[in-house]
Amino acid sequence: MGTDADGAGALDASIARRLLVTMWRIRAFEERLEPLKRSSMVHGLTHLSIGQEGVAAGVCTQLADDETVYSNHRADGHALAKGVDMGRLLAELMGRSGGCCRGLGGSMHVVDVSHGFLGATGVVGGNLPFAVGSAFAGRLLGRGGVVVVFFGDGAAQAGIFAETLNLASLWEVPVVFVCENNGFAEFTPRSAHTRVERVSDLAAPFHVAAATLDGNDVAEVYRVFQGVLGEARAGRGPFLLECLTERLSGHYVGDPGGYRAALEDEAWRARDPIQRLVRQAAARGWFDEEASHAAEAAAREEVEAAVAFASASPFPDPALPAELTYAG
Ligand SMILES: Cc1ncc(C[n+]2csc(CCOP(=O)(O)OP(=O)(O)O)c2C)c(N)n1
Ligand SMILES: [Mg+2]
Repeated sequence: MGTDADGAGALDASIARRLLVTMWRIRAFEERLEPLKRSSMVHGLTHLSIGQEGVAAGVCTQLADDETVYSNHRADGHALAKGVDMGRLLAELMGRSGGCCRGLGGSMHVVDVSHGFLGATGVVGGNLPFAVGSAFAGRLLGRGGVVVVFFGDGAAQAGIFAETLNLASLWEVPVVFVCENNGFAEFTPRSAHTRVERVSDLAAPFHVAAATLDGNDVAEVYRVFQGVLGEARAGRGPFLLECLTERLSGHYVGDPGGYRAALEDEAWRARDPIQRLVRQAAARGWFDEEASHAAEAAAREEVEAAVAFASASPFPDPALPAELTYAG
């Protein structure tokens, strides 16, 4: 992991504030999601990304609505950072008709086409070929467009990862593969899966440009992704960015976490992406801790408004799934 000084030179005060606000919105949302899940207000599995907010913020805040993101099972942060409305996201997780998929998708099938969020995915690695297909289709249809796909270190162990990198390289599609390497696939450390420590090392055989960076340094994520995004917008690619990070909660809400000593490790506080950005910003005179508290308070207020919106939204009409079913 790098030092506080990393990457911040790529930011200015307003970008840094935007990143701060985005990370607080994700954290406040997920901290509220946990009790909602435990009280059965939220349905299906809940995978929190607390600790990993720097990756979602550093990447998604740079994308336009017509630039596409494919996410995985740990999707809330990607969705919020890509512009999905917080109330509609929560309503979706609560199975309410005001949700972005009318409450029929739930946490691993959140989609919001209007913000280029083409969705969460429950099949580990299943989103990787979607991204390449989407970028290839964009080229065939003459509309181009950058596609970003988030995946974990566990997904890199699936055979489809190699197949996807191969085709992405062969077709030279403007896809950015963003790996959130948190060192675990469910309850299994990476060292139990492979001798290849760095996911970025898997890109070279396919001639895909790759880099490993500190995913807990949002400024570094922003800086490196900015360069890659410029290339992809010019039609070049693919690229693989491996962001080293840490999930600070269990694999899912309810995971007892006994397999993982790091959960008790207080050292993460020094690497917390939010606090790191605050220190970098304070050193440059952009904002201080008080401004961070204000951003946190605003985020928590927004979350309560989302809870009120989602709770007031009715469950979908039971006839809706039949109406939406296509039978040829
Ligand atoms: C094809 C497939 N195999 C297995 C699973 C079960 N599963 C759910 S999450 C997960 C681990 C994923 O690890 P990683 O890609 O590193 O993401 P992380 O959970 O660490 O964010 C597994 C194996 C699944 N959902 N899909
Ligand atoms: Mg992982």
